[in-house]
Amino acid sequence: MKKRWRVTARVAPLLLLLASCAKNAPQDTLKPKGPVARQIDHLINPVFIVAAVVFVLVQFLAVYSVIKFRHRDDAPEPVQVHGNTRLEIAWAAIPALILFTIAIPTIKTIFDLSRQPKNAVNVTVIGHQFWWEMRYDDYGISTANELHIPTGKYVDITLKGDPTDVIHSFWIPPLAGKQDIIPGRTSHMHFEADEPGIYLGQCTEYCGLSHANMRARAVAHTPEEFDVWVKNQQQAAKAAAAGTPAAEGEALFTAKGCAGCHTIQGVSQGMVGPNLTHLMSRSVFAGAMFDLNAGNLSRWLHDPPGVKPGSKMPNLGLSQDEIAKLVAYLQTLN
Ligand code: HEC
Ligand SMILES: [Cu+2]
Repeated sequence: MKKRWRVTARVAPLLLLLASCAKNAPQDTLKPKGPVARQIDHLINPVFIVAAVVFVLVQFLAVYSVIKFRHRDDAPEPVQVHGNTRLEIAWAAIPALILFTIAIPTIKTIFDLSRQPKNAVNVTVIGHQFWWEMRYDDYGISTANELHIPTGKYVDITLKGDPTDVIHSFWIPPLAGKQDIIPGRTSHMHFEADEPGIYLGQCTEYCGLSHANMRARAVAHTPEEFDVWVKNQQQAAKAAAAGTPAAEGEALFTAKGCAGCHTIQGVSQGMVGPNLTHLMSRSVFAGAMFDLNAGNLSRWLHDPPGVKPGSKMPNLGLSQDEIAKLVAYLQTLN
């Protein structure tokens, strides 16, 4: 029995270590994919080395002392060094020196990162329970959960907290550090992506039942593709062809009260939920929790808080037939 415990005590930490070996870890902060994340990574590495040396040294001294000075019946009391001036000065001065050395690159990085970039694409990101609103006021467009950005250009993000909401924190690990979103306040961050691609992120401040479902993603395009994306987002929604299930869905959109909460440019001006004008141009929805397809949309409309606990979109008690028509309509919103 005793032996088994000893084996467990040795194997358990090793197993824990394996957790750091994931091959596909899209939210790995240690694999920077842009200049801001890289700058932070360049700070993490030296600080980590210093911390690791201190850790090993302190642990070694602690374990050494515990063994060397352990109680023995026949041993005399060890030499008492309490109040030794030279030792006291040494262990106050050495940590102070280490902290000072770490402070120099840290402060430099903080100042570098807070410098506002020039010629940036401006985006306002608003944190809601439990989804992200992304507004591009310069282009007059609004989307949700997917932050579309061009490569090779800084994105200057204004983070705004809805005064009636709770604290959230915006984090796309491969591109930048975390930044809190405080109700009623505005903060800033900026970053740039080296390559086109999808960079996964996450709300990183506990905000309620669906905090874990409040994901986000940055979608980086080449500058040409980004322009195409912007042009498409600026179009108003086309009316559904008369006589189709989609047209019936469009009528239901107003009749069932969807219009009061959602904007569809040319149809409605609701401001409570995400702008749906170009819903189908996204690949995920509801806080980037679900892949965007007809099956997931009908599951969503059937009972939003049922599939996403705490969601602020209510269960509207829609029939299967109404859901089918609404989904047919939503699918025209590209
Ligand atoms: C009381 C306001 C309200 C009403 C009414 C409402 N919604 Fe929503 N809707 C929301 C909110 C808030 C969200 C975001 C929920 C989340 O992600 O947790 C949302 C999310 C959505 C989404 C996902 C959008 C995305 O990109 O994440 C779709 C699609 C949607 N609603 C369609 C509808 C339809 C269709 C109706 C009418 C049958 C409707 N909504 C009625 C508030 C509302
Ligand atoms: Cu959260």
